[in-house]
Amino acid sequence: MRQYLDLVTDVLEAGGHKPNRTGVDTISAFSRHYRVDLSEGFPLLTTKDLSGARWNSLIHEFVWYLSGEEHIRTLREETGIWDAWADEDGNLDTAYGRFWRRFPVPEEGLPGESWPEDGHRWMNDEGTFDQIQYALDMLRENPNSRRIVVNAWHPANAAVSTLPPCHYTFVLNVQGDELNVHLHQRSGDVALGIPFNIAAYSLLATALAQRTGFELGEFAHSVVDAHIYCGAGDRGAWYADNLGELQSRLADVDERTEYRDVRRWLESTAPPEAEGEERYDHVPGLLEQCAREPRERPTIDVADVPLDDLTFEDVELSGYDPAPGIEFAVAE
Ligand code: UFP
Repeated sequence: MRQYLDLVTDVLEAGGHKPNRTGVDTISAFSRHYRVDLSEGFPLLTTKDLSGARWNSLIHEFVWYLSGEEHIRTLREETGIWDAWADEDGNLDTAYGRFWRRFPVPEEGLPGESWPEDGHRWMNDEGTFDQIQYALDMLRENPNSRRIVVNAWHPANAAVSTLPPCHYTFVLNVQGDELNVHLHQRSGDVALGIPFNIAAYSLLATALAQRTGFELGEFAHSVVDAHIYCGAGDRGAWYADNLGELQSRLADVDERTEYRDVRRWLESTAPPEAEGEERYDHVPGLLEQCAREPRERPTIDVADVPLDDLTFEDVELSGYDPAPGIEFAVAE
């Protein structure tokens, strides 16, 4: 997918050096946006291999979002991606699904609120609001609405959470017979997080379009802090002084394969990553990825079952022929 590679080169070429809470520095750029036409195939990256365990954890996480669970007791049997953020009992203070399916509302409602007769169909018995059911109903009953917003951001929770939502809000928007999804992300790890975020929301768009009779339109993505981790210690600090040189070399690239020359220059110039801190610098791996030509997109098939009953086995990927995998370490 060309848009992703353009995001990578844009952040590398225009970003600045930015330390952050993880201790692994970043090259960071403000407010990036791109759109992907989902009718051209499923946008799982083909410039690196995301199949196998990576794909499986994506689908398990997606099914978990829809479950509305605020713990990872079932999820952690399938994937460890959320383990670092949950307590020993598996409770997670910020779980997307909890806000998607069970957004807390005050019992007495908010001042000035007046509910239609049938409005309470979106309320769960415990007095929480099911945003996904609301979105499905609006797409069916009032598709021209410009208010079909699903919000995972709860300010009071976010203020104290170990990891407040990164992809915190999405808007569903119908144009003609097509359903579009616009995702807002406050913070995006370009190498590791964003490829999964693109795939998860494209899968969500597919599942929602299928259930409401729309064709697939576009996935649009706005990322406020779009960053590429560039290493800890001396390696990360090296970029503070040498980013300008890297950026002028990138600006001179004419052919994709020349990104490999920039990588070779980087590896021979920057201090090596310390033992135990290997691959926190995502720049070399991303330069290799940029040197690769994107291949044809795969397709995805979601079984025609109610969204609430969707399981891991109901999602099938086919025609996926990626380039070899690239290892990146997660900055936590
Ligand atoms: N991150 C993503 N996508 C996700 C997710 C996390 O890119 O879906 F859950 C990354 C962004 C950032 C880090 O690098 O995780 C979260 O750190 P912070 O809360 O400091 O922004």
